[in-house]
Formats: sequence, C-alpha cells, structure tokens
Amino acid sequence: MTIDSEIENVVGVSHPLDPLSRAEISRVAAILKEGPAAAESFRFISIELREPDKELLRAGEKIVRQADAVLVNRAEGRSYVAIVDLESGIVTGWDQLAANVQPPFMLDEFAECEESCRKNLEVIAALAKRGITDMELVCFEPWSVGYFGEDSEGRRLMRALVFVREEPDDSPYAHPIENFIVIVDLNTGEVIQLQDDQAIPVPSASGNYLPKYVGPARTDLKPISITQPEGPSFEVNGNHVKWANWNFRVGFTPREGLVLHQLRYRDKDVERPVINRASLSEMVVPYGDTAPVQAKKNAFDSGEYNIGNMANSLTLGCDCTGEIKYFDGITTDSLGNPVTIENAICMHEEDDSILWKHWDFRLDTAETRRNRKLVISFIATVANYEYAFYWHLFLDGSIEFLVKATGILSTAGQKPGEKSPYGQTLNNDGLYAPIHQHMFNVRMDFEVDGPRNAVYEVDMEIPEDNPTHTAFKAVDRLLETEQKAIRKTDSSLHRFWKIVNHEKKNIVDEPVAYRLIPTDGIQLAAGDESFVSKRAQFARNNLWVTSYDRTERFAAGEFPNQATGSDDGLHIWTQKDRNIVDQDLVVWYTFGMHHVVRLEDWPIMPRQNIGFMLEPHGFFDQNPTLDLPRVSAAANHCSSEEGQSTH
Ligand code: ABN
Ligand code: CU
Repeated sequence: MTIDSEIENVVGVSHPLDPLSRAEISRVAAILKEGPAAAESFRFISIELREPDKELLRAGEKIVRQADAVLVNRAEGRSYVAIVDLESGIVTGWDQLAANVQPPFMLDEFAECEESCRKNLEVIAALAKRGITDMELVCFEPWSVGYFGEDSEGRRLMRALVFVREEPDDSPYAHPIENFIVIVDLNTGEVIQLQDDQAIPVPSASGNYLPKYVGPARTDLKPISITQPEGPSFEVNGNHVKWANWNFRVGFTPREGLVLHQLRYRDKDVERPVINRASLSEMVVPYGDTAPVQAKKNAFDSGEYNIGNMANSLTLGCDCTGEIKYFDGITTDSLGNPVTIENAICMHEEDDSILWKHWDFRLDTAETRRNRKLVISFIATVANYEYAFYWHLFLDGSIEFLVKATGILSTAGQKPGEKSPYGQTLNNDGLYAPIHQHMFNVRMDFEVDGPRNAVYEVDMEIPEDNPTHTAFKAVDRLLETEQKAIRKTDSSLHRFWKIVNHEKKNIVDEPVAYRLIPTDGIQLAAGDESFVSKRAQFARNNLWVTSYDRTERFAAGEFPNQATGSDDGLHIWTQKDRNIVDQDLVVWYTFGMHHVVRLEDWPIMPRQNIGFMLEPHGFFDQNPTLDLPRVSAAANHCSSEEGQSTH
C-alpha cells in the first residue's frame, strides 16, 4: 500500500495508532479483573495502546487492537505486565516482573503517600518537636527514592520531602523542613523510615506570587490579539493532521505524553516520510548538592512518574492563544478507570517572523516571505516544576523540539547567615535552591525518505595543508555501529549529525538527509560512580543510535524506578553493537539545562528554553518554500503586486 492510499484509508476512521479510547481502557481493565488481576489488591499503573508492528502497518495488513497494561499486586508486592487482545477479549500476555522492579507511580499514590505521612504518629511527634503542629499545612512531596539498596527489594517506596505552608494558599517551597524525610511503602501504606536529622529553622519569608500577595497587576500593556479570520490552515481528521506540507498523527501515552507518528512532508505531490515516531523518552533532574536530603534528589519524571499522567488541561488564552485545536489525553486511574485529561494537547499556528528576504538594492525591490510554525504541545506539572513540551513544524521542513521549564524551584533550608556552595541563597532567611540539571532524551524513529537510514557525524576540520591559513571544511564520518555512535556534542568543532538515506539521492547525487543541530547538548555532571549516573547513563552522552527494536522504548529502560541501571536502557542495548548503516534506525538525543539558579528564578521561574532543531540537509533540491505567497498589503502593509518596495 502506498503512503497516499494508507492516509486516505485511515482519514476519518479510527486508526491503528490512535490511543485507546475510554471504552477500550474500561474493557481492558474489566478483562484483567475477570482474569489474572481478580484480587482486590491489584492496582493499575497504566493501560495503553500496544502499538502495532511497523511492518504490518506498512503492509496495510489488518491490525488487531491490543493493549499493554502494567499492574501491581499490593498484597504480594509484585508487579505484572499484561497484553490484552481487544477483539477477542483474551489476555495474551501475563508476566510477573522481577521482585526488584518497580513500575512508575500512580497519581493516586501521591495522595496516599501524603495521607500516610500526615497521620503517622512518629511524624506528627517529630514535627511537633520542630514547632510544627498544624498538619494540614504540612506538604509531603512524593519523590522517588532512587536506588534504595537490596533491602528494598519488593518494597514500593516513596521519599517524601517536607514543606510547610504558612497560610493555606501560600507557597510551601518557601518553607522547606530541612533534614526531614519520610520513607513510605506505597503497597502497605506504612511509614518505614523517618530521617529526622539536624533541625534547621524553617525559612519563614514568603515565596508568594499571587496578586493577593504581590499587589495589583500593571496596566501599561495593551492587548495583543491573534486573529485568523479565515480560520487556521490545518485540517484535522480524528488524530490525523494536515498542515501546509506536513501531515502526521497525534498520539498520547501515559509515559510520554504527546507522541508524533508518521511525520511526512509533501514535496511536489510526493509524501516523503521524515520520522515514524517521536517522543520524549526520558528525563531526569539530578541535584548537585551533597546535603543529605538534596543528594538523593534525582527524579525521572517520565520513567518513574509517567509524565503524560501529569499533563495539564490547557486553557485558551492562558496556555495557548489563537485558533486552537485541542486533543484530550486519556489515561487510567489506579483502579483501571479511564481518566480524560481534557485539552491535554494544544495545536495552533504561530507567526514566526521572516522566513526569507532579499532586497535587490539596485532595483530597490524587496521580497520577503513570512514564516509560521505549527505548534503541538503539552504541559506537565511535576510537583514544583512545570515543563511545557513543544514540537514546532516549520514551512521549510525544519522541526524544533522545545522545552520551556517554569514553575517553582525545589528549595532547601540552611542556617540563616550561611551560604551553601551548592546552590543559590534566595533570601536572608535560610532559603536556598541547589544547583541541578534537567536532562531530557528524545527518541526519534527516523524514516528519512524511507525506512533504511544511516548517521554521519559532521565536524569542522582545518586541513594541515592550509597555505592561506583560512581553510576550514565540514567532514562527514559514518557512524557504523551502535558503540561508535555514542557521541558527545563538541561546539569547538561545530559538530552536528546527519541522518541520511543512501538509497535516495538529491539533485547533486548526494543522499538526502536531515541534520540534528545539537543545541543544549550538555552531559550529566554527576560522577560516574553515583547511582544517578548509573541509572541515567543515557545522559552521559548526547547522541545514541540504535537498530530498531520495538521493545527498546525508553532511554533509561522500561522501569527505572528504584532500578540500579545495570540491566536496561541505552547503555545496555548498545552493547550489542549492531550495525546501524542503512538500517531501520532510532536516534536518541540527550540535551538539557544546567541550572545554576539565579535570584530571578524565585519565587516562580520565568521560562527557560531548552531544545534542539532538525533541519532538512539536502533533503530538498533547493529552498522548498519559493511557492509561499507574498503577504497581502491589506493585511500587513508589506507587499505590492509587483514586488515589495519597502525594505
Ligand atoms: N519532580 C519530582 C516529582 C514529580 C511528581 C511529584 C513529586 C515529585
Ligand atoms: Cu531547574
């Protein structure tokens, strides 16, 4: 089946890549409850579409809808993965996970953890000794424990950081209760450890940002309204989107949030595939501070928390403005009920300044074309921080992945007058924010003009034979195997990577390609011997390339929660050192933000942008946007019919 006919076939009807509907989730839960998960003590971590095999999909074969489910049996302290055939209603897979494997948290466990801590008598007494008696104002923040040692096998643990509000709606992050940690077993609901070390006075200066506290809003800013009187330029049919020359399918999973499927660019009536599947595969936020509470903070917000579950319901005018198309995200509560996150994904167009311009100064005519981008995004709240994730598609075939980090710093307490060398002191009241990194990995199942691709590293080289002393050139080096493709960025060499298709040549007989511009290509700062570094090995390097295997989905492995990092993830799979030349490839890019906190990040952080670009690199034979219309004079006072006269 050609790509065209495949699109035609699926437009308007449910597609095999569509996320599970509410009804399908309920059916999966019911089938499992009637079958192997009949015991009351089972809880559902996730129920999601088991994506069909790429080959079957490509061949246009009939696809049977299947679901993957992850469950925990609390009574037994063991977890399970299940496969359910939605057509026959048969459980086709049911496997118990090893005792040391802990799947991601369920949202219900946040409240359960808080409740366990709040009613624990030892916790109440210990807090009272520190002068804190109103338990309703105490916030127990459910952080993952990291690797907790062999004794923790079979225990599903949460490490609660503790903050206290001064008033019911005041920001708790201004008031950390330092050196106070509660470890909870989520399966039993027990507090199993209280780490009540040296008390430090709780910083009392407020960290509030609400109008009620900060005063009236300024009035000098006039409204900006974005209008599209003729409506947006995208066409949406179910989860299929067509915009400008792009088309793709929108997906959503509990683990990743937004997923883009089957991203293609129409080039002179030919649908050219670029990426088969793209999503955030993992992220981790390790803290550099050696203080006992801080040194163990390193949440994997995707793999330990299922970041899609934490997606916000977006609001028009606040989170996105303009002509918006929303997609809901459907996920599951711990009892297997479907949960709809309404308006979880926002899609709209944005003006993006100029795309190209030239003023012919002899003729005094200027030609300018405006750029615009299609923005497909979601925002997740991971306790203190917000991450807004954006895919931007541009008219010229460029693609950007952008993360805007905002929200509230994860804070710590120090003795007033002291200044921790591992963070930024935020006030004179004992509050500081430790240095940390936000490390992300995006998995891109590339399909540049076809399923078989290869990757080159491109560095600047200054030749030895350089009589003019001005020479520099770009040199391509083929990355032949998985081990050879574990790479770091090098801005001194202006390094980038090129994903090529050797079977398809452009006008100058070179393989068509996309390039990955490795901006924000930082690496993990934690030492190699640290547990976080062993567990987040994906973040030690920026580029990884693997030969496609449908089971290799997440950079730190399927279940990083409480894991040692010794048996799953990119560093393990790439030990196979498979051939990656002209294969079905997956490219994994690690990038991040080295967050040296500044005062301006408090009490709420203005967004910090982190991301990277993919650009066509000889994918087209020339600039593919020459057919863009001039902007009409009436609309924007720019062009005349004969050529734009103003420059
Ligand atoms: N960023 C760690 C986290 C996520 C969700 C809830 C608590 C803590
Ligand atoms: Cu940060």
